[in-house]
Amino acid sequence: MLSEKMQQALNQQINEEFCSAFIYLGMSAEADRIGLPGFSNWFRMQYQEELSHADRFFNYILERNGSVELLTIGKPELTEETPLSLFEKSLKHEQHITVCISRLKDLARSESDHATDVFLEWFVSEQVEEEANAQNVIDQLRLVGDNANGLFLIDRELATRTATPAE
Ligand code: OFO
Repeated sequence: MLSEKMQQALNQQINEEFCSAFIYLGMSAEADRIGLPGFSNWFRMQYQEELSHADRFFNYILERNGSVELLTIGKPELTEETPLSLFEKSLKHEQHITVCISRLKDLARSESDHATDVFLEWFVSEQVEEEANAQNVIDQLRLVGDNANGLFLIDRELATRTATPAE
């Protein structure tokens, strides 16, 4: 059985994941506005992955016979973004989520909640990948600078991304 504190923290994480999804959906719209369909696709796929992260926490709470509480999702702060600023925001956001997951893990350990500790392992690895994905695109964007051909090539590459939802 989940402790009250653990349950509350996991519910908070469901909210974080939905907020992530909402941010990426906003980024997808913003990229489309700029005229970069590949970037827009990449963020849209990320949106779907975030929904699957929320699902994973949701299912876990129910599996442990806990109570799910759905919290308010705020408006994403996105205005006049550039391809680089979008990915910089993405990286910053993922670093925030990494801290959230680490705090959850610390809590599970302090409560000797081994099941939750193991459950969170997947997210620890996922965060390494998510931060690396954003950093890779930032590196490419910095490399091409103002070169339109370079941006076009990155956009073509990002157009090929498909979603790999968490199981
Ligand atoms: Fe972006 O990994 Fe979930 O939030």
